[in-house]
Order: sequence, then structure tokens, then C-alpha cells
Amino acid sequence: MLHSDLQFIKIRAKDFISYMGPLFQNKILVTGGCGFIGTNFIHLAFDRLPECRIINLDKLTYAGNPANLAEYEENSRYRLVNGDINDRQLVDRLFVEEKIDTVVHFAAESHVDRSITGPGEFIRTNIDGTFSLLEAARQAWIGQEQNQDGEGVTAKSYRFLHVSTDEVYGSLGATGYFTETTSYDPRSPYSASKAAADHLARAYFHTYGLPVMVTNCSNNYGPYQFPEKLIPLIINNALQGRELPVYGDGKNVRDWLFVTDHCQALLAVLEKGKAGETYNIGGNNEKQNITIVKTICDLVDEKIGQLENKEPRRSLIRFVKDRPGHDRRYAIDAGKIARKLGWQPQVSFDDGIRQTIDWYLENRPWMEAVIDGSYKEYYKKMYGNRGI
Ligand code: NAD
Ligand code: TDX
Repeated sequence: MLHSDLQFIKIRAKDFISYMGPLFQNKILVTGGCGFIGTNFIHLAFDRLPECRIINLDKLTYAGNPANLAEYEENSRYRLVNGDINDRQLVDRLFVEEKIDTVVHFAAESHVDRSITGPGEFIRTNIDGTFSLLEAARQAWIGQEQNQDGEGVTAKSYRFLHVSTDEVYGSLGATGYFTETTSYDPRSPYSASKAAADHLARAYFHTYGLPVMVTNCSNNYGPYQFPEKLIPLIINNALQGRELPVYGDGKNVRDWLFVTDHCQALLAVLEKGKAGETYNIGGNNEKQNITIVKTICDLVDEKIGQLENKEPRRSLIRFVKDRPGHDRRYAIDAGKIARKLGWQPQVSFDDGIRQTIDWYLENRPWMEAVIDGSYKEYYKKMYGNRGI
């Protein structure tokens, strides 16, 4: 073979990689699968991908609840591994043992307020942990086949989906939208740690040809969400007749997406996405926090009646001291994923919020189990002496 032919063959992996193709008998490493979105994703994946095997690597922090997926415990297509994404030996072993060809990376410390009081764990899990996974994938998928220029050659059948957030783009004023080309401007330790992880993930595509895709999604809500986040916290307090804390003036805006719609988008990216690409995912559903809280109050009143003192639940609303550095508005332009992959949200906010409240009403033991001692301590620390 001529030298010039050899040169020709040394094409970067990213030049080979086009759209990914359907998932079929894939071996999927899901990280953080016992958390809110991971749980919903695994339920959807078992429904939609009947021949895939799912290995769920989860450290089972306060946010991870294996009971969410108890129905798969005996299923030969499911394995729960209680471990840390930072444990390189464990992660390397899983790649080899399970012949992992797909990664869906959810594992993270995910709550902005906790990142303000204790940022260290956010750096360890969100940045170091993502680095650990990227390195493990690189070693398993292209490590042996790298040429001297560090160019991977056969990464085509693999995919690494890094699940991220719209918060990396910072805070919007009254107008405008985040697109995939908006500059990063994270403003909390949480969003800064996610931004760092996103940059690392993209760097592994450009430098090593690792087939990475990144998604940046807006605020999710739905079943299995831990009651530190706005919607489940307000539902839980409203059911218990407790005060409903609204930060600042309550006029901060979020773009809400029902969690199953997010998971459908992730499947679309896995199957039809292109390596090296970023996809924004959003609900096109902007609401002020105070509107969300009032809506929940009214729906809970409608479903179970007013408070014992005959007052409506809106009487429980309390404006409290604002979150430091509180981003004012997030809004996603999800045009790219609609155009390129044909994804659009299916669940309206009216339907989604009703479904969510119904789920919490029907699953009171789930809520009771997660608001254990450590949650009570957390709640006291965050809201006990918060003032206005
Ligand atoms: P979550 O907090 O509910 O779940 C996180 C899961 O990760 C838990 O099961 C936890 O045990 C696990 N975990 C934490 N540290 C770990 C570690 N070191 N090793 C292994 N597992 C670990 O989070 P979520 O709301 O389901 O979010 C999932 C992902 O989606 C996160 O990366 C988050 O940044 C992103 N995201 C969330 C939203 C949202 O609205 N919730 C929106 C956009 C993006
Ligand atoms: O008690 C509260 N009162 C209140 O007014 C809580 C918990 C929140 N809020 C406000 C703060 C925000 O403006 O509600 C809004 C939503 O707050 P969170 O549920 O904490 O979400 P947010 O900070 O917007 O971040 C969420 O969306 C993006 C997720 O937690 C992140 O993981 C995701 O990346």
C-alpha cells in the first residue's frame, strides 16, 4: 500500500460518523438511573427498546431511589450497580464485562440551592465524574485503535450522550432564547460544573473522535422528582397544608417540560442524532414561578378540597428571601431538534401538571419514604430561618 493511501485512511473518526441509527440489542450504560430523569428514561427505554440491556450505575445519593425501578430487579436485561462514576476501576470493568456500546450520562448533583451551600460535591461528580466516564469510554472504544496522531478510527457503532441543562447559558432578560450557539455564561456552582462537563464532552469529540452528543434541556417536571425542586416541593407542602416558599418576587421564569417528553427527545438524539452535535430541548412553555405555585394550589384544592380551616391553598404562599445569584429567565429555542430529528413536546402543561399531581396523590408512600430524616434536616437548613 502506498504511503499516500495510508494517509488517506487516517481519517478522523468524526468524518465517518453520521447519524447514529436505531438502538438494537445495545448495551446501554445509564448513569444516575435511580434519579428523577434517569428513572423515567429507563421506564421508557424498557418499553421502547425491547432488546437492549441496561446497566444502571448509580451512587444512590439522597436523590437516587432504587425502589423506582424495583420491577426490573429480576429482569435479565437490567443490572443495577451501586457505585460512583468516579470509580475508574469499576467503570472500566463495566465497559469490558458488559461490552457497553452506549452511554446515557445523567449522574449529577442537580440542585442549584445545594450547590450554593456545598459546591464541592458538584465539582467531584459533575466535572471529575464526567471526565472519568469520558476516559473510560475512550479507552474502551478507541483506545486500542488510535493512530499516532491521536485520531480514533472506528467509533461508528458507539454513542455517548451527555445530558445537560439550559442553565449553562446563564440568565435571559425579558426577551430572547437560548440556541445551541449561545455563549456559555453559567452563574451558579451547579451550572458552572455542568458547563465544564459539557466542554470536556465536546473536547473528547474534537480531540479523540469519541462519538459524543450533548443535550441542553430546560426545567423538567413529572413523577419521581425529589421534593427539593420547585414543583414537587410545592405539591408536597400543599398536600400537607404547609407554607409554600416562593423566592424573591416570584417572577423568575422557567421553561417547563414534562419529563417523558425530555426522555423521548433523548431517545431521538440517541437514534437519529449526529456525533459532535448539541441539541437544545425545551417545552416552549414559559411560566413565572408564582403562576406555577398558584396553579398547583388551585388543582390540589380541586382534587382534595380546601384546607381544614376552609381557606384556599393560595393562603399558604410565602415570599421568602431570594436565592443568591438567582437566574431571572430561561427560555429554549428547540428549533434545531424539531427540524433535524423531528422531535416536539407532546404533553401540554395543563395535562402534565395534572398528571404530576395525580401521581404524587397516588404515590404518597413514595413521598413519605423520601422525606426521611435527612430531608427534614435539609428543609430546616434551607427554609427554617430564611426570612423575607
Ligand atoms: P437527580 O438529582 O434526580 O438524580 C441524580 C442521580 O445521580 C441520582 O440517582 C444520584 O444517586 C446519582 N448520582 C449522583 N452522584 C453520583 C455519582 N458520583 N456516581 C453515580 N451516580 C451518582 O437529577 P435529575 O433531575 O434526574 O437530573 C439528571 C440529569 O439531567 C443531570 O445531569 C441534570 O444536570 C440534568 N438535567 C436536569 C434537569 C431537571 O430539570 N431536573 C433539566 C435539564 C438537565
Ligand atoms: O422552594 C423553592 N421556591 C422557589 O421559588 C424552590 C425549590 C425553587 N424556587 C424557584 C427557583 C427557580 O426560579 O423556582 C424555580 C425553579 O427552581 P428549581 O426547581 O430549584 O429549579 P432550577 O433552579 O430552575 O433548576 C432546575 O432546572 C434545570 C433543575 O434543578 C436543574 O437540575 C436543571 O438543570
